Amino acid sequence: MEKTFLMVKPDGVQRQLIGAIVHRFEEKGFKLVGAKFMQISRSLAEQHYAEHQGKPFFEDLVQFITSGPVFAMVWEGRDVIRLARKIMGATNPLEAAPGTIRSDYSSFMSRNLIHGSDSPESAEREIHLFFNSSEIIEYKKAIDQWI
Ligand code: RTP
Ligand code: MG
Repeated sequence: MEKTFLMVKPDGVQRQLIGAIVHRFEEKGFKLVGAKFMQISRSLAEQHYAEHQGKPFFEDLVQFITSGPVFAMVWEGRDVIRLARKIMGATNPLEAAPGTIRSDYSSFMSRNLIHGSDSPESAEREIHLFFNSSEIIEYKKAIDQWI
């Protein structure tokens, strides 16, 4: 089974959308295996968004992601990396399909509510950046066989 790293960004926390966002992944049938309500340090933000260092929006992105608490999560499931990105919708809410989180709840690319790993390599890297192995909980759910 695949794992991915998802995070409700500071705007999602402030707008009281943690529950609504978590619900989308629960109802899809994915399994929550790690979660943490936390404040991201500047150093962690720079590592997390290392691929964007040097781009014009990098400083604003780091400022924003450290501007308040976030809800960091690890989810498990079949093809969860790609499917979670579909549930999130495109980076720019103007391009996100209706029914996606970013289309339904956001209207501005810099306040797009949720982060999700974009590849197996990113997922592996980001999970280990935010979670110790003891914070990832492996467990069985009776409905797993039906999903
Ligand atoms: P994320 O990493 O946050 O899940 O978003 P993403 O994969 O959909 O988009 P990515 O390209 O990784 O960009 C990271 C975040 O930077 C902001 N951004 N601004 N041209 C711009 O002004 C611009 N491009 C990206 C967005 O907030 C995006 O979520
Ligand atoms: Mg990204």
